[in-house]
Amino acid sequence: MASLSSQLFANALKRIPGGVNSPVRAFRGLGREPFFIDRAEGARIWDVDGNEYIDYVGSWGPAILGHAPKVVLDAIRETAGRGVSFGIPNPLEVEMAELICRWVPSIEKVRMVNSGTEATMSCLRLARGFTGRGKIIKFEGCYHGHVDALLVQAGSGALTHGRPDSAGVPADFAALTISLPFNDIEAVRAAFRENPKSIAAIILEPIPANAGLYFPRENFLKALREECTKNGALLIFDEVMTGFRVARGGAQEMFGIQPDLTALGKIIGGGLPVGAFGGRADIMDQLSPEGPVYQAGTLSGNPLAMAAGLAQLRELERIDGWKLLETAGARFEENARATLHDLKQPWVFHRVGSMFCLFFTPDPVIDLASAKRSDPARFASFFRGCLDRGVYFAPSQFETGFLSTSHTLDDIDRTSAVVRESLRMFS
Ligand code: HOZ
Repeated sequence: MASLSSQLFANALKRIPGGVNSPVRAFRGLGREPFFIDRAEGARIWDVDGNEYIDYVGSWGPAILGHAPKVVLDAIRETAGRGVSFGIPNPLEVEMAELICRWVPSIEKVRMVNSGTEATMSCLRLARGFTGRGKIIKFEGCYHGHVDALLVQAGSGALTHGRPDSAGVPADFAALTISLPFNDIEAVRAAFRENPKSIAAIILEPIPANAGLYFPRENFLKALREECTKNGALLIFDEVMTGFRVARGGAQEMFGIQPDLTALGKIIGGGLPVGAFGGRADIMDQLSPEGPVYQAGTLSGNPLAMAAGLAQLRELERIDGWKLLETAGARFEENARATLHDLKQPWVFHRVGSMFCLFFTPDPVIDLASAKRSDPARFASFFRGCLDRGVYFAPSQFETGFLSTSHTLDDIDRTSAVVRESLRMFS
C-alpha cells in the first residue's frame, strides 16, 4: 500500500505542474518523492504518514525560532480577530518600518511587499528609475527570486533543475543583465569599463546561499561598494536569507558595508508571505506616489504578516537569538568536522552562524564553478541516508541548511550520529 504522501503526490502531479508549487520542493535527482507535511513544531516536522524529522530547512529560512513559536501564533490569532486584510494603512506597518530602519541603518525608508521576488524586482526597477540606466550586474549562482532579469545564471531551483537561464525570458531582457563570477572584482571593473554610464546597479547576495553556501573574499564587498560609488551605480544587497539571521542587521552589519538598497523577506514575515525593500531615502522617494517609479500591492503590509514578523523579530531580540544561533551553529560545525574527519572522500564544510552547507569536492568553494564540482551522486545518497534516519536537509546540493533557536544541543548531537551513519556508506 502506497504511503499517504505518495498518494497525495500522485494526485498533485495531475493538477499541479511537477506536483509542487515551487520547484525546490520536487526532490528531483535524489531518488525520492517529496513528502507532505502534516504539522511542524520547534525543530521538528511530521509528515502525513506520521514520520518525524529534525528539520534543517525551516521553511527555507523564515522559521528562525523554529516552527510555530507561541509568540508568533498568539500574534496571528490576536490580529486575525480584528480582520485579516484592509488594503488601507494599518498601524503595524509603521511599527515594522520603524523596526527595520532601526535595525538596518542603511535603510532610511522601506516598503513592504509579499515575497523576496517582489522585493528584488522592485529594487531593480527603482535602481533603473533612479539612475536612468538599463543594465544590471548580477553574479553567477546568486538567486534573487524568479524575476525575469535575474533568471540569468541563477542558483537555487533554477540551477538544481538545470535551467539557470529560464525559458520565457526574452533575449532582449537578458541582454540587460551582465552575469559575472562571484568574487571576481576584476570582472566587475571590466564590465564598468565596457559599459560606461549604462549600469544601474549591482545586485548580489552578500553571502551567496543559493548554489550551496560560500563567502565573499576579503574586501570583495568593499571593492564592490567603491566601484558602484565611482561609477554612479547602486549597490543592492539581497538579504532575503541573511537579513536578521547572520546578525540583527544582516550581512551588511557583519561586514560593515552600506548598500544603497536592500531586499528582505522570509524572517520578517514570521512564516507568512512577506518581502520588503528599502534603502536611502532619496532613492526610495522616487517611488510612487512621491516619485515616478510605480510599485504597488493589494496585500502589501498585510496585518497578519506584520504581526507575525514583529512578534518573531522582537522575540529574537528578547532571547538574544543571534547568540543562541551561534552557539548551536558552532556545535553543529564542531560535530560535522569531527564526523567528516575520517571520511575517505573529499569534502568542504561551510558555516556562518546558523547557515551551513556540505560539499563533496576536494577544492575550495568560492563561486558557482567551484560549487558545481561537488559530487551530485554523493550528495543524493547522503541526503537519502539522513532522510531515512529522520533528519531533513535541503533536497539539493545547491541550497543552504538553517538552524533555529529551537534546535537543542541534543538535536544537533543526534543529527551528528545520523550524519555519521549516512556517510558510512561511502567508506
Ligand atoms: N529562496 C529559497 C532558497 N533558495 C527557495 C524557495 C523556493 O524557491 O521555493
